Amino acid sequence: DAVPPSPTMQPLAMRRNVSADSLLIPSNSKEARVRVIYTGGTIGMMRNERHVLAPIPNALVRLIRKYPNIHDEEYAQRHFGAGASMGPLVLPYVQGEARRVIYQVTEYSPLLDSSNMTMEDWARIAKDIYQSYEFFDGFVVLHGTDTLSYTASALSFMLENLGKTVIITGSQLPIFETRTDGKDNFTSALIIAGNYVIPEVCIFFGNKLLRGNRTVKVSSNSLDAFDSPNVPPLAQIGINVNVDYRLIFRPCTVERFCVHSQLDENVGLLRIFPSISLATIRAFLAPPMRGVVLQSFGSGNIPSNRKDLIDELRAAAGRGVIIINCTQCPNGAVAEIYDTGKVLFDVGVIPGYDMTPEAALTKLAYVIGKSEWSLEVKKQMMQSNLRGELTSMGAHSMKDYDLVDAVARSLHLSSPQELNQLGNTLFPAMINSAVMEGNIKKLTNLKAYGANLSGTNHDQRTALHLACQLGDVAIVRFLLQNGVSVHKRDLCERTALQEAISTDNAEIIQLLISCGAHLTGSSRAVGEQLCAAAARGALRRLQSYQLAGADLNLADPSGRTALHVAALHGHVKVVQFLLDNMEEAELKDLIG
Ligand code: ASN
Repeated sequence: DAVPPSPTMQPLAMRRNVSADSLLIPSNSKEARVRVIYTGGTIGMMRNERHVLAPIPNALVRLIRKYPNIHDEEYAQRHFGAGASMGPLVLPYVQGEARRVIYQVTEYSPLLDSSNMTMEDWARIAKDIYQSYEFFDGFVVLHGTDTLSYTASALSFMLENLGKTVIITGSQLPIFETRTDGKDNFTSALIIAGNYVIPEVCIFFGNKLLRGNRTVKVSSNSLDAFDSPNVPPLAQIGINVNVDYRLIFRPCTVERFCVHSQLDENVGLLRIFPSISLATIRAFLAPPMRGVVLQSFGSGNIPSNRKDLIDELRAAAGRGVIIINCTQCPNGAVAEIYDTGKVLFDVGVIPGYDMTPEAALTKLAYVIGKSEWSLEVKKQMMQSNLRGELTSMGAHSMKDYDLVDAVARSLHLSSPQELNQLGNTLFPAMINSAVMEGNIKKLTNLKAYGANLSGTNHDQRTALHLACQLGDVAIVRFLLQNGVSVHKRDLCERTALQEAISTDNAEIIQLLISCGAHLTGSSRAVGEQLCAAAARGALRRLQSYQLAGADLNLADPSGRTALHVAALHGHVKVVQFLLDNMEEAELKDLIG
């Protein structure tokens, strides 16, 4: 690591066994924390003695510290004091963004040109995100551009039930050079990762935020090097950041974030070309090959007059090799339109619809690596939309805006901008009223009309905040199943979990925790809340905090714990509860 974790970047120390240092963290409510994982790539390269670009270890962070438009040294000095020169980096204040981004860079060793990356490197990134997931609001991965789309696609599958923003970026010109795209790509990625909850693995490049598993590198020269031909950008960066929230793919399961890092390396890409030989096909499909992406012509066609080739594909499919049919065209999907494509469906080749070759290949490695799935399930998964990587047939159109259309017509609005504005104004109010009524049918309809259930109102609260405040378990479950984030903090920094704690609703707390929710804020702030509950003799509140993962021994800013306060106020039951929940070592400590 280029920068060792400093006390100020310590986790929001709510759990047991947290070092005493972390209790010294000053809380600052308007900061976002982003972890930067620096794997290599042109962004941090310089010309070496052979006059070619190669990564330079320990140079990037040193340089960034000197760039006032990437690092605010004065803020760092003020907040992190003497340790600032080794401490986290600080993005200068960005007009219009709610939070200042504090970021910590982890530099990999060796730094890699991305052409040298392997599946093991993907697993390392995934595990690092997993291990620090609760301590950061978002993640930025600095990466070479050559295989960036492969890494982004792979990570999108490996990071299961992702609830936070992960952005991979890099550059075409080194950040050390006067003319560079590295600075803009890096700072924009930091701003988005710290300020927007977009629970996807994205690529930021050339002022666009793209869904990672939809991307392809389209230029080795242009600064606009990536495109996602079958899906519009999730966000465009101009003077402002414009996120198209209706495009965001959200996990719709009530499950915690986890990582599946077991990928099967016996996969490959086979590009069909006129007069391809049988020997080539046979050698390619031979064991140990377990999954193949067939890059066919046009809408999924191959030479149907080549019986030798078709028999070979049939035999491989029969042996259990999963063969996915994807098109060589950058744009469009495979479909059963021609006789030359139908033959593939008939021999057991699976349609990959509009998946990119990068997405199809990494998805195969992921799906085949799931040892708990049968061959049939694996084949089914390859055709299903797991992370927004393919357009499933018959999907609901995002443009179904009929409710707002009707209102717009009565108000004589016509332009798409006016319609959009009307939707943005009306939907949050309508969603809130449906939540207040506990009306799931209404919420389902609103979603079908194009409303973003994850949207926020004027004080940054989501429908989930409200449902937790109201204690409506069914609505909370519905919203979680529809991808509403558990991590969104409102203007007062409160999360849905804090709302559930405030109403001591154990079932909702458990539901949120099972979706990956965790306490946020400084450990002292939590200590203060525990002490306040203890002073009132509020046993249930303490139980709620415990359920939410809090260490009941956390101290308030004056160093007192809930046990001190409960004893002082003579709340015997609370004292008993706190003692019962102490670990033996802590009890011994207490007794001396
Ligand atoms: N060869 C470099 C890499 O992929 C290209 C780049 O980053 N622009 O690491």
